[in-house]
Amino acid sequence: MLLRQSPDIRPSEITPQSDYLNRRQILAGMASALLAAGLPAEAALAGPLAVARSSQLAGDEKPTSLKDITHYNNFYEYGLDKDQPAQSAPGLLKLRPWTVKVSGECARPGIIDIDELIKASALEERVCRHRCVEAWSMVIPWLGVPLAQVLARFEPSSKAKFVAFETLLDPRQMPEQRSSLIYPWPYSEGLRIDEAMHPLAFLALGLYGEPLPAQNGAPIRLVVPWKYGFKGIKSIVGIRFVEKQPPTLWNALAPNEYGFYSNVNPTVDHPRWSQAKERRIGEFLRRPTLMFNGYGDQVAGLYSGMDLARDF
Ligand SMILES: Nc1nc2c(c(=O)[nH]1)N[C@H]1C(S)=C(S)[C@@H](COP(=O)(O)O)O[C@H]1N2
Ligand SMILES: [Mo]
Repeated sequence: MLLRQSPDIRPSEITPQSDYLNRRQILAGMASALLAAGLPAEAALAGPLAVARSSQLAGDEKPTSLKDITHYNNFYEYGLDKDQPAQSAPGLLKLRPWTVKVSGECARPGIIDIDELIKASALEERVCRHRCVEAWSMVIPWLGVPLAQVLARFEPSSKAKFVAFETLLDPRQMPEQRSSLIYPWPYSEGLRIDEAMHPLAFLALGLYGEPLPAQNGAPIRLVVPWKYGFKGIKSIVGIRFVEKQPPTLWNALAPNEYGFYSNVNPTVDHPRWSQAKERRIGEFLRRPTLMFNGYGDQVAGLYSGMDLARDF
């Protein structure tokens, strides 16, 4: 993505709900075990997260290693190099308390407290493909909740045609917000309301069964597996229901390179590189990129009647 000197910026079947475990019971059990051990109950949230169900949304493709997922990152608030977020985000990003403000065109604006969300939800694991617009990809076992389930609580109105998302703005915690002045911080993203309500759109709270590492967008980030990775905005503090298509960071910087939709599409090349193939991190040979990142059977209907080469 970059934009240094030249503008070189740059899920098949959901498991049925029947096999939910009762997360509250699990947590209650963990909490009492911790209390018995003389530890505070909050310590339960630092350990592994209970997984209520698991969905394999990348066929038999092998998940990328935890090491690669957590050390090859794009998180420009911590620098433009892939290894910088792992080096500096964990020491700088303060994860608690953390709230997400939900506002705009809805009947019940309010806030989401991350710990309450984790406690109240039956967390789902989703193993799915992640395709960066830079033509590399991974398979990531996220843990979290469907975005629609969270948004519905705020009762979006008929005027809510889009959903806008915002990352934390705090240069003390995110140093590049002070140094890289070409970027219109805070990082922002958006979805059309029907995309946001699609069952594949996901809010991730964890990774490989543990709470999200800072460098992957802790404590809460978006996962939209049929779109390029930059739509997956990290460390979200604001969600707003809006009537008009909201501005987004990459689209504002280079609209001809980064469309609002940014659906993975091997036939629509980026002006300076092909999107036909991708390098799967940890593999040697490049593999062909799949339309909608392989999730077309589920999401293609969202775009019927649209010219995907023009509205890219
Ligand atoms: N706030 C914020 N969110 C962001 C980014 C960023 O720089 N800042 N980079 C995006 C890009 S380009 C990608 S590919 C993914 C990378 O997520 P990962 O590091 O967890 O693989 O995060 C996206 N979300
Ligand atoms: Mo990306």
